[in-house]
Amino acid sequence: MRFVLLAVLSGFGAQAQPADANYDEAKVPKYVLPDPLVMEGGEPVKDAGSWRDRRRPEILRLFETQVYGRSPGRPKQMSFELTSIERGALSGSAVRKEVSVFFSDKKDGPRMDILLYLPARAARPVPLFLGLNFNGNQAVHPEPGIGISKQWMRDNPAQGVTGHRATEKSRGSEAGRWQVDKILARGYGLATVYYGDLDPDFDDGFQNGVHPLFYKPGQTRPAADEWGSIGAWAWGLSRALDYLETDLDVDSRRVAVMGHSRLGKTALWAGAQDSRFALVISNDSGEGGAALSRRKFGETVQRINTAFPHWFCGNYKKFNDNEDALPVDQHMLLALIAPRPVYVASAAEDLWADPRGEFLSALNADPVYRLLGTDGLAASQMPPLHQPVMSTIGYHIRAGKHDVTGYDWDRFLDFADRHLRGRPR
Ligand code: GTR
Repeated sequence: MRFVLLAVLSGFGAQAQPADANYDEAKVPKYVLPDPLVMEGGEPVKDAGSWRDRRRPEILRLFETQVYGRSPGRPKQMSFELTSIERGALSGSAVRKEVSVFFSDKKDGPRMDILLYLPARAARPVPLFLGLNFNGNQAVHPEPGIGISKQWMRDNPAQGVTGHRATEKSRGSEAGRWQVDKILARGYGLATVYYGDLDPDFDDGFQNGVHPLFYKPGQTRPAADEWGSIGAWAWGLSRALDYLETDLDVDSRRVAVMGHSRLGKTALWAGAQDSRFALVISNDSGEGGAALSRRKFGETVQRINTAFPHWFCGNYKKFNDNEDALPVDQHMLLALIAPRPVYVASAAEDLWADPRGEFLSALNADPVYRLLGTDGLAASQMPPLHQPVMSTIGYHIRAGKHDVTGYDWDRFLDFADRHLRGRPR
């Protein structure tokens, strides 16, 4: 019993989903969302200029100080090193590269390893999807040439992770979620990084990962308004984009950032902060991602802060069971991405992530997208299964569970074709 409790509290329990979670629409409390187009002082935002210069910075500051925590910028000493290149990957259809990003001048300090797949025959530079992975770069595709991650990883013997380290058996274990061949066949590249390179996903008081690199003298953990783990993972996505800007094979002005679940929350936060990301995709990101916090359906703020105390900033704990006090809700996270295209994907059986709450965020971000001259979300009701909405805010709900599937990737590629393809480089 004691073990089970500890396992759940530390986030090692599979989903940390308590039996008493609310899955009943009738029990969703009445709530009023903060209006993205009204300044904190009550003044309405009437034009694109006041959104850009005044309201957007205000909302960004609130997410930084109250939700995910403030992040540092690009480290001065950061450097890149190409560690492998295979021009005949995937039977000649792809070029595969591995690049190490060193965050300080110490080669043994924290670093991340980027795996890149580029379509061999597409005209350069190529548009590309960037995303963090859960199980190491070697899990993304079974090709034996990919370096096996040496980082701490959550044990999963069935997928080849034992003693907190990946083994040969883990190769390709996450391949279904990445669909490398599909992405390449459509003319896009893929870049991916193991999220544990930035911060291993357990609560150690921020002693490992990238946080200590930025401590002031005497500081031992982030302050209440400084970054947690989601902040560090999102920061890593921006550092990967710093590298991509130097890679002549990649069109860094057409990079789509994508993530699933906790890494979907991360992709949204990265896209919200860093406007170099041309397009943002959230897959089943749920609580603290696309889903509205005030709905209290499935996972709640209190639950996520308890199961994963390291994900958000210290200040976010003030909103445990107190969502109405939040100065923002998650529709405003999507609005920060405007007018850049954002796609929200839900799965019908993934009630823990609150599919309706994910849709309602998209819907409530629409006025900002329209103010900025786009077509916003071309739906006023939640669409039926498998009827994707492909406006500047995109949305779909598919049948099935919490996962990333071929169906999801087909839609992400359609969305990218529609919103990135025609763009001038
Ligand atoms: C769950 C968590 C969700 C989601 C998920 C995942 O345990 O409650 O918020 O992030 O993990 O990342 O797979």
